[in-house]
Amino acid sequence: SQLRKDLLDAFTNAGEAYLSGQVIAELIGCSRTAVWKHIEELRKEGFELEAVRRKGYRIVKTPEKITADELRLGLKTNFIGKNVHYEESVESTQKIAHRLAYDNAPEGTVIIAEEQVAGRGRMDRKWHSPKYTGIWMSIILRPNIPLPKAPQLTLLTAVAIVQAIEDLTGLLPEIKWPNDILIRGKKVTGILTELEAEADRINSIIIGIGMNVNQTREDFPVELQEIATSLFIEKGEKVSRSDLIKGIFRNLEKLYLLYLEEGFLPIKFLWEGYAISIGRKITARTLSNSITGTAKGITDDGVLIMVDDHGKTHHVYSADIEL
Ligand code: BTX
Repeated sequence: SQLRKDLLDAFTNAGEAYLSGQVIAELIGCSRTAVWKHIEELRKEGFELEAVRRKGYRIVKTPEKITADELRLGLKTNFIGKNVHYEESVESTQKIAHRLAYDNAPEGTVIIAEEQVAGRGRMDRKWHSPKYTGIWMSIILRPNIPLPKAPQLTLLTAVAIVQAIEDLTGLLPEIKWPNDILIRGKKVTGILTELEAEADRINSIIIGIGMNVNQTREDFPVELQEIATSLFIEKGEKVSRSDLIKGIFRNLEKLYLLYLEEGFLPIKFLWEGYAISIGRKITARTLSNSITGTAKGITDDGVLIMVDDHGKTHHVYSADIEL
């Protein structure tokens, strides 16, 4: 409800300070009884609130499960994540996002699920998305850009995610063009960018993010254990999924606004700082062929430039990269 949102915004703005029932009632425009009722509901959801006589309330712990309220608390964006659809179990958040985008959901709308039973990667591959351990979400954007520039959004998202992981865990992830985020060579996050477009006009871009957060090695199916990792495995301690989500929202909004204002160039520089494949010998596989050569960099549009063993330059728009 709007009252609940206002209440969480009030706690967000108060930071570490206590808020008295009276002050909250005035801030959000309701009775003190209504304030108590909402505080009780937050407790039932798993929030821990400290109550100090003559001072008031302060939130000291947020629930393990991601809740809409927890995402609201501390969120400092203007549009990304302001409208969140939260689901317990879905086939794929992409599917829901496509439907919402078609129904004119505002830019920045996000669908988050605790579990996906038919999570997907590129080219209809499967994405393993077990319950309560990862971040499985889709974000709707509506940039006014020509169709060929859409892949730039994948690179931009990768930068936002790497920065959020760095900020929260101190781990140093790397980006493998175009859409993999790796730690020590293993995949911790995948990004799937899909489009709704008519002729050459983009209606919406749906950015799917799958991040392994608190899985143990045994939580992965055997075939993924050698190629996948989680932040918990790398860091040795649990990481708050909602803090990560909020970090991603904040970075993504900042970079996206920069991108709309100044184009891809500033994003490209940031991206290159995290990229691993550049300057290395790689193989790029597409459905129809494969090229081996040295990755030279990306164009100003985000296309991969490779020089093969005969000195011929190739522009790679979409492929799987082997290092
Ligand atoms: P991709 O095609 O680059 O990678 C898919 C491949 O990654 C799989 O074939 C498998 O080898 C491996 N893989 C599967 N699950 C995992 C995992 N949990 N961790 C590491 N490796 C894995 C990458 O596609 C894009 C993934 C996007 C996922 C998000 S989740 C929210 C949204 N909804 C949805 O259905 N997809 C996106």
